[in-house]
Amino acid sequence: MPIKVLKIVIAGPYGAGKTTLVKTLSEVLPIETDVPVTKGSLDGKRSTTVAFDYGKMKVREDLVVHLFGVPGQERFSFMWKIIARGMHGYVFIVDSSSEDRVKEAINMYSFFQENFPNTPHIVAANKQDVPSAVSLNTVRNILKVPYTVKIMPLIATNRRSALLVLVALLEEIRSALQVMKYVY
Ligand SMILES: Nc1nc2c(ncn2[C@@H]2O[C@H](COP(=O)(O)OP(=O)(O)OP(=O)(O)O)[C@@H](O)[C@H]2O)c(=O)[nH]1
Ligand SMILES: [Mg+2]
Repeated sequence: MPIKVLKIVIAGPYGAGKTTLVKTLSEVLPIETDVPVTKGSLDGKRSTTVAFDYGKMKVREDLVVHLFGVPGQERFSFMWKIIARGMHGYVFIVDSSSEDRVKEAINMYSFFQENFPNTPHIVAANKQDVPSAVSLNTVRNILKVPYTVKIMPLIATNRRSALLVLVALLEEIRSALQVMKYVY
């Protein structure tokens, strides 16, 4: 039985929850490149990714997913294309605990849409456990997410919630591959 291998990227701005999601999903000890946050901290955030996160998951006997989390800070934006190269799809995570946090994702979301216009993706509204969390519709309006792109609620610390997001992306990738098979 041939094993399919997919490269999935976890994108999103500083503090959105990318490292947390990779950790929650990975079945192997994840590789992290976090260093302590020196100046100020965001909601008690103590570290930030400076290269990438890596994790791996066997979704089915014949399907292995490699997960790559990008560094969120703008100063590492040169890494985004390097890490995203050859990906089959990406989850774009935003911190949806307030409108202001969602707004922090606008530039990076544009970057991914412009550079990878034909790559399947979904948007994950993370930190939905926070009482002030905004609705999925608010996230859609602020980021101008096209109506064809799915937005999922997420609590990245919760494995069930994380799996639902991953499965939704895998479904997008599957239908995109089917369309390609039909066209070519
Ligand atoms: N309440 C809540 N906090 C979360 C959730 N997911 C992540 N966090 C917290 O949010 C902070 C940032 O999470 P990270 O996973 O480090 O974020 P990141 O996107 O990797 O950040 P950078 O690598 O710096 O870009 C941490 O303090 C996490 O514990 C969630 O679902 N709910
Ligand atoms: Mg990180």
